[in-house]
Amino acid sequence: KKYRVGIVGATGAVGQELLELLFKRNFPMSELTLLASSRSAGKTVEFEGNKFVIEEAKPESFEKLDIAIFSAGGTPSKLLVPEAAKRGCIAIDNSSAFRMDPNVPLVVPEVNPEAIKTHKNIIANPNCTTAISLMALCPLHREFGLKRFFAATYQAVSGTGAAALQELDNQVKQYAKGEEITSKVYPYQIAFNALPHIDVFQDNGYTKEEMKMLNESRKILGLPSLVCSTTCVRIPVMRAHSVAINAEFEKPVSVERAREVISQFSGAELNDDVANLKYPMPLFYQRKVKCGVGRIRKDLAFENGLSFWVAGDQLWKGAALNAVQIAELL
Ligand code: 2RA
Repeated sequence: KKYRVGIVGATGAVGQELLELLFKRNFPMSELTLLASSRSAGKTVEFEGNKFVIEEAKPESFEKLDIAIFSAGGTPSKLLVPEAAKRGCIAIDNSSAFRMDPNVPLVVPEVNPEAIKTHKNIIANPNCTTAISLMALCPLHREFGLKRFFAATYQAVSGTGAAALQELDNQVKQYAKGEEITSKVYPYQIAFNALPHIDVFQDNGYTKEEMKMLNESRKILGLPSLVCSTTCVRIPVMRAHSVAINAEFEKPVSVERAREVISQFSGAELNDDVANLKYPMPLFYQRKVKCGVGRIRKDLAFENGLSFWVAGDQLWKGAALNAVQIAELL
């Protein structure tokens, strides 16, 4: 069977990766429609000899689609995802609009594939930091029983979108030429800096990005009592996120066993041999399907604790790849 597929937000950083991955992974498509805002309608996109004319995303756009993957931001998703669903088109939504909706499964195929069965034509894709962190947290949870964790994220600018990728590039060039460095996308210069501020601040002092790690991990792992405390930081890296995690488990842990279960987990690549300087780095996890896990060690602050480091492509496992894997699971 072949499917009529749509990409909503086709001109965005994630949209372009969706286009590439659907072809790269030979998704069974009878046709592919690229949808975006009226601003982009009419533009043409070439890909592997295929020429696409971008259409404006409207409710009626979904009448002739079987699956639509959305990555156009929260507002277009809130408006158009229900329109797609009620026309019988299955919407895979990368925005946070429906992630916590009890009627919408939030799916990471390697972690909770069974959740997809409950969908009512809307399936939510998790936040990038959550999906990447779960590539280490999930196998360790299954083995040792996850109780709580602390996380510090080192997030690539690609998470903010295409304009942020351009901003980092511009700032490095301005620096090289000794020109004044200009910031438009971020409140402060990102080149050679670190911004402890991603998304909006909540009353409890955490940002929405930091609360996503807690709320989404609970839903995906099915652990309503899981607790975590996260600090999300933007760093001048192009497109792969890294996360430093300290986790406490129910059962006694061992580094050897931890390495085994991670290397056996389909979404992870064990990259942990510090004697030979082997550990995951974002520069080398761009466009990689698996997330790298390393620096695994017994945590010095917890009884049954493990510390470790994960790196993964924010545009792939963090967004477009996970969405395409959900479509494959369908
Ligand atoms: C970010 N996780 O990195 C958010 C959205 N992709 O900005």
